[in-house]
Amino acid sequence: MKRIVTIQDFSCVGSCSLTAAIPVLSAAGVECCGIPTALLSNHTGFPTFYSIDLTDELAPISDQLKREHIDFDGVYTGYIASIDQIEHIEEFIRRFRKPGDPLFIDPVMGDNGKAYSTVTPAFIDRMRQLCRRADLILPNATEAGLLLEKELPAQLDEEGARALADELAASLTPNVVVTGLQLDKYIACAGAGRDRFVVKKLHIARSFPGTGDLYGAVLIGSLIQGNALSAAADNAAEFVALAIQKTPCDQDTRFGVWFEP
Ligand code: PXL
Repeated sequence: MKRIVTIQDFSCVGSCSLTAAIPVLSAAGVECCGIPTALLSNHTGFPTFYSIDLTDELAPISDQLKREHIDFDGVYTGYIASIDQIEHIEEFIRRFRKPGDPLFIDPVMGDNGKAYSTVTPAFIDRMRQLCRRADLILPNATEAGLLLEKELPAQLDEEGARALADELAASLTPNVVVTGLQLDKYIACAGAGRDRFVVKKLHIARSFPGTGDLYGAVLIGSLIQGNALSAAADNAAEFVALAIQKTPCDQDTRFGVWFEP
């Protein structure tokens, strides 16, 4: 069985980051180790939250894993709270990534056209550098705009979606899947790199935190199972669409989608 390490926060409530990645990758037949960058009572989409920063724990955890000769077949990063954490994560990658091991980066920085409050221009710049080391990045439309320093139109057509993914691939990394693109009555993801494609699903007008994290985990699980990037992107889009459909309309959206069924 492949053993992946994912580095992102642990939010006790709200089905995102580690609590989305670990169960999904486990169900995909991948051993998923989680290194938390922060412990939050709940994700930041709630009006308030309590957070313990674990940046200073990353080096001792990494030292200890080395002492036990533990290794991984790939690294997957999600939400990162600060530039300092990016530095630590890069050091972890230097120590643990063997030649040929994939590095998946979800450059979590914003959604719905807005950057998260912790995201500064310096952070975006540092995230861009991290993305350059990746085999695959998974920005949503907002993050694609931040990485390219440009305003995206509210609506794209298929050619525009492909061109956006191509531009990210040309400037950052060999493989890209951009998610959450509005294409008429569809929501689309566009891939560039060894597989160039657009995957479209009927747009469901409901928005939940954590769906990007679920998308990333399904896509990575599906890739590790040996699927092509386009098939993995399609599986992930289908999974998220089904999870939204399983979530009752009167459910408090801040708890995320019901992906468990
Ligand atoms: O799902 C993205 C995410 C992950 N982790 C934390 C968040 C968010 C989005 O708001 O707040 C802590």
